[in-house]
Amino acid sequence: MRTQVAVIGGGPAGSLLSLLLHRAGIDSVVLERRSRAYVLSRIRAGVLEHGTTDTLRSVRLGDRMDAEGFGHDGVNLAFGGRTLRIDFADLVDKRVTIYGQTEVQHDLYDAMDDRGITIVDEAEATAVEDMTGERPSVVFARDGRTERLECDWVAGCDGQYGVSRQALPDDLVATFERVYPFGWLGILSETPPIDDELIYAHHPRGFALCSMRHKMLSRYYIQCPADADPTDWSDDHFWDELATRLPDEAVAHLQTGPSIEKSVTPLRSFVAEPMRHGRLLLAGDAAHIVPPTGAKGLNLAVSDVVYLASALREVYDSGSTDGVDAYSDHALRRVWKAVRFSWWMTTMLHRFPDTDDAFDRRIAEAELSYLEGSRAAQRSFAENYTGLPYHLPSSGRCSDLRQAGHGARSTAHRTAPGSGTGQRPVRPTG
Ligand code: FAS
Ligand code: PHB
Repeated sequence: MRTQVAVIGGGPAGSLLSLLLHRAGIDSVVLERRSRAYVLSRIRAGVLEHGTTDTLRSVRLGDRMDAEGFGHDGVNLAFGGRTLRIDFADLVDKRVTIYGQTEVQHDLYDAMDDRGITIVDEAEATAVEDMTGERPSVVFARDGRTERLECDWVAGCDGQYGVSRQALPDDLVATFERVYPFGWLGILSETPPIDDELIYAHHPRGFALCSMRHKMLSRYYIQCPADADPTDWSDDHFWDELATRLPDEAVAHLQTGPSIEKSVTPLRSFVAEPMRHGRLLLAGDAAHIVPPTGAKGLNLAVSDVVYLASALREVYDSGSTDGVDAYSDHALRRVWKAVRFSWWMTTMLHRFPDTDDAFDRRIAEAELSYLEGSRAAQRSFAENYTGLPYHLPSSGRCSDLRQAGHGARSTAHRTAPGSGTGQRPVRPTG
C-alpha cells in the first residue's frame, strides 16, 4: 500500500486530519486498530470550543452538530453554598457547543466514507520505519498478517497508548507529567439535566460536574480515588454522593435514574516534546494529555491537526517544509496554554486527599473568591474555556510563524519591521 500521508489512529485527531488533507487534495490512509463499533462505544468529551466547531463546519461537518448540539453562553461554578455563572457571551462574545465526542466521531466516519477516504479498521500499527529518510513507512498487523504502508509523511494520531510517541528516539523526547491523586467516576443516565448549562462544583468532599449530551441524556462526574472501581459504586451511592456535593438549588432539580454507562477516568497532565521527528508528526493525545476538567483534550486534538494539515498542504503546494519545521513549536504553544488552564481548573476545584492541607484549601478558596469578584479574572476564564485563538499568520501558512515571532528564529526568515506578516486568529473556511 502507498499513500501521501499515513495516519495512525482513527479517533478524532486522525479522522479529522484525513478530512482536512482530503480538502487540500492530499491522499491519506488511516490505520485504526479497533473496530468502528469499539471506537464509537467510548464515552469521552462533551464540550467543543468555538475553534473546533468552526473547523468541523469548514469540512462540512456542521449540519448535525448545529441541529443537535447545544450552544452554551456560560458555565456555572458552585462553591461555598453559592453559584457563580461565567457569562461567555458578555465577557468574550464566544460560546461552546455541547455535542458528544461519540457524535463527532459518527460524523467524521460518515464524511470519510462519503469522500472515499481509506480507513483500515482493526489494523494495528506496530512500527514506524525510515522516518528520518525520504520514504517512511508504517508496519501494521491486520487479520494475522503483517503489512506495510509506504508514504511521504506519518501522522501519529494514536492516542496516549499508541506506537507513534514510542517511535521517537528516547534521547530526543522530553516528557512533562503531573499525575493527580484522584480520578473521575462518570455516569450516563437517561434523565433530564439539572440545568441548561454545566455546573462545576467545588466541595469539601470533592469535585462534581453536571453535564449533558441532550435533553434526556445527562452526564455526571464525581471525584473519586484514582484506583476506584466503578463496580463498587451502586447507582444510589453515586446519586447520594453527587447530591451531597451540589448546591441545594441544583439538588432540587436533580432527577436520578439508572446509569447506562459507568466508568472511572484517571487524571493526569502529560506533554511530550517535540511533536515531530523527521517525517513523523504527532497530534492529539499521542503528544499530550490533559485532565478533563477544562474540557480541552478533544479540542487540542483539533487545533493540532489544523496546524498539521496547514503545514502538510504547504509541502505539497510549494515544496517548502517551513510549516512542518514550525509545526511542533507552534502546536506546543497552544498545548501548554491549555495544559496550564486544565491544571489550574483541576487544582482549584478538587480536594487533594494526600497532600491537602489548610494552605491548599485557602488558596483554592481565594482563587474562587477572586473569580467571583473580578471581571478580569472571569474574562480570562472565559477566553480559556471557550478556546484560545489558533493564530496562523495572515498567509495562513505555518512557515510564516518564524517571521511572526513564533518558534526558533533564523536569519533566513528575519524580515524587516512592518513586513505585514501579522497574526490573526484563524477562522477555518470551507
Ligand atoms: P484517541 O485516543 O481518541 O484516538 C486514538 C486512536 O488511535 C484510538 O481509536 C486507538 O484505538 C487508535 N490506536 C492506538 N494505537 C494504535 C495503533 N498502534 N495502530 C492503530 N491505531 C491505534 N476529553 C475531554 O475534553 N473531556 C472529557 O470528558 C474526556 N474524557 C476522556 C475519558 C477517557 C477514558 C479518555 C481516554 C479520554 C478522555 N478525554 C476527554 C480526552 C479525549 O477526548 C481525547 O482528548 C481525544 O479522544 C483525543 O483524540 P485523539 O488524539 O484522536 O486520541
Ligand atoms: C462531559 O460532558 O463529558 C464533560 C464536560 C466538561 C468537562 C469534561 C467532560 O470539563
